[in-house]
Amino acid sequence: MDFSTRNMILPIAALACAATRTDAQQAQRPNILYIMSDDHAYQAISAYNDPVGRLAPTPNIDRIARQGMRFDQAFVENSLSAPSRACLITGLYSHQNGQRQLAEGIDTTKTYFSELLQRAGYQTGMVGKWHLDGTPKGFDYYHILNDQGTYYNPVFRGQDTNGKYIREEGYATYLITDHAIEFLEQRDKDKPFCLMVHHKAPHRNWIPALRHIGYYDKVNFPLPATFWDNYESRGSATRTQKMHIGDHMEMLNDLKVDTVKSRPYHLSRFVGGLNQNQTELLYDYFKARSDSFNAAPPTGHALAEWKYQHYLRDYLTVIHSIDDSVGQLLKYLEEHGLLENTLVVYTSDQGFYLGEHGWFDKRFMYEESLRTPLVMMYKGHIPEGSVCRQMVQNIDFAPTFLNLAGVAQPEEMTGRPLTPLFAGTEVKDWRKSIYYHYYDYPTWHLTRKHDGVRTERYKLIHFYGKGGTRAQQENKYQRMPGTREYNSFNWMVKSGYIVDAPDIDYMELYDLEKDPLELHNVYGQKGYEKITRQLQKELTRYREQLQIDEF
Ligand code: SGN
Ligand code: CA
Repeated sequence: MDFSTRNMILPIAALACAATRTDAQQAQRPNILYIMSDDHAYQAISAYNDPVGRLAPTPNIDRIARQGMRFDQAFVENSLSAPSRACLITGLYSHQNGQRQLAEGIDTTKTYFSELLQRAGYQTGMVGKWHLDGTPKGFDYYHILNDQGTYYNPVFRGQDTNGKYIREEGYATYLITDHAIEFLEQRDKDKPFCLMVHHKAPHRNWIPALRHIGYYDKVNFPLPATFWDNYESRGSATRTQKMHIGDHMEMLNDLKVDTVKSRPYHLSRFVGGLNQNQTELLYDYFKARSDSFNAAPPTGHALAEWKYQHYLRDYLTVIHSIDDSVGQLLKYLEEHGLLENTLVVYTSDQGFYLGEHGWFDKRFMYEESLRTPLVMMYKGHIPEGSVCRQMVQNIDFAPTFLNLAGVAQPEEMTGRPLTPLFAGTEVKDWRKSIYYHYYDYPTWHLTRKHDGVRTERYKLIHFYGKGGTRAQQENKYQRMPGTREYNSFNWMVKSGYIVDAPDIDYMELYDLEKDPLELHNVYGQKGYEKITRQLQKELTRYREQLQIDEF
């Protein structure tokens, strides 16, 4: 593979700019290694010191935090994969980049930061889960999964596959790592690089690597304090969702237990495309789990707890391989003298519920999915072991990378560079609030539309929109025959997944200092009038300034 000379036809202006840059400036421009997993909860990273992370250590990810900075207030703007990736690549909010929902698409005419880096002389690579429409723009090398990808023997496409997806044998996390290292090996070493490594894991349905099967089987994970949340004091959205471990986590697809005893146990009911060796090892492991469950099936609360334990064991085993992969990449940088001049980022496309409020999945503006893990190291520029408590958002990555590369941020790019925070001291004129907006209803998990603001201490959320099938009227793509949204909507109606729900328009307010677990909605309660007015004003300011057209 030789990608160093591909896509190198630079516009004249960029060439002129590159030519005027002195050698010293060129040398100073850091490499960027951006590693992003899919659905990795900060609770499952030991550097964050949560009970789950402490029982399932991630030493390699922790090393980035230890030799760099841990961000404790890193948020997404729209807690869902493709929307989050669109924020990342454009530095724009969802309504500005076009990707409000999962299935229908980013406005591909928008500038991707990768195009600007490439023009400025960076060698750019994108490996793994792309999950956006079209071909990755601005990448000298890309090697991407189809859609969500699969854990075993996934298909990839790249510049060298003629637009076709080609199956590769192995486990997604390690294949992605191998391709990342291939990029590093074969890059043009006279140029700085920006490499994006996007893992499929630990996305649902959490199939472990052969080498790690059963890794956490002897560990019992503590239930989160909010596991039995009954949503008292909250609006209907918390009750009409379909992401409850007890009620909605699937025995077969998610937990690999076949409760239909009349048929033979078959892996293909929850994982496909395995070779013989993979089949044998996974079969023995999951069949034993299924048999043991069926021998004495728990019910009620005990069933929910059984599901939680097995969900966490699978999820964390899958993360164990991710941590391994991070270790491999750090080792490569170290052995090639690249750690000195590389910004290394580890993050996730959003957070995830590990049983908080009884849930799995994400989407809601409540902390565990709004917040995403973020650690960064950049030797000599970020103090070791530092912690940043200022509010950052995924629209800030593009401006940060441009800033480090010495490229001017396009005026229309909304995020702001994180570089001033690298010093590790409080930046006074930093943002004091963030705006969030989730649009993807009615679809998987039936999370209602909402937008809101979060400040250091408070969170105001506005839930809105028509319920059940009536919501199709408000969903541009679901109304459009031929789109994926239209087709999946009709399938969900036919299968009975979409159930009727009320039209809604209500607010919730949380005082995160008094109620960090977000169990007590205090909207409308005595004593909160003033802060409610202030937050409402802030929300209105965002909506006006950003020209939000639905809420
Ligand atoms: C799939 C999952 C959902 C998940 C979405 C979005 N179902 O539809 O649980 O919310 O992806 O995830 S699955 O049974 O197919 O795994 S995202 O990370 O891409 O946003
Ligand atoms: Ca995701």
